[in-house]
Amino acid sequence: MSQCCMAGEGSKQEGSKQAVKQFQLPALPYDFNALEPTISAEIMNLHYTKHHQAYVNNLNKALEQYAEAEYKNDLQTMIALQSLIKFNGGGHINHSIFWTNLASQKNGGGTPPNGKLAELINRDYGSLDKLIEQMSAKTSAIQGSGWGWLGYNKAKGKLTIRTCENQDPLSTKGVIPLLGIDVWEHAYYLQYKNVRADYVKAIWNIVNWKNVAERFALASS
Ligand code: MN3
Repeated sequence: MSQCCMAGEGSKQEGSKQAVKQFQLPALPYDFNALEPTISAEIMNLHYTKHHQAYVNNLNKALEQYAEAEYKNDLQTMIALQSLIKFNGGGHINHSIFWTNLASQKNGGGTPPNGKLAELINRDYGSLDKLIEQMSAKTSAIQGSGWGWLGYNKAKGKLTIRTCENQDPLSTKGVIPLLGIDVWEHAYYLQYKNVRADYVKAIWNIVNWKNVAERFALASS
């Protein structure tokens, strides 16, 4: 699995200030057209090269400004930057997970999980179909922009379906993210127009359950 969201190369040193970590757009694990017809190449291209890249750029800019403010002991500016860091950092975290949560059907997209994850889905939801039904309903009903998630509540040892507003990462709810569905309009509008429910219904055809199971294994170990 790719290392999500670790700061990469490109740290730099300015004077005596602390080095500012530069986050980078992770490689997309498939071509832009790999998820067609569920998600068009045009959407994938824009979503990855424009939207995700913008979160990365704006995160790096905000972190640089934060380091500057910290260097100057400018607490008011540091506090003012926190929402920008949360929004753009959350966007970077969420999309980095999202790309790996999907796969073309010839690479296993839509193939149901087996093993421990399948057992827990059956225990907590009755069946995969019932999980899909519940998560689709909650995700489609999000007001405005946000994400639907299947997460793992480690304290309770249970799977949980949650929704997040804007780009709030699931970690803000104390839950480990396993599978995210981006329901910002930029994720589907060019293809599905206003019918978000059709996009959410279709995306299950390309869910990479192998990736979800790997995330579950890490989360539950
Ligand atoms: Mn998005």
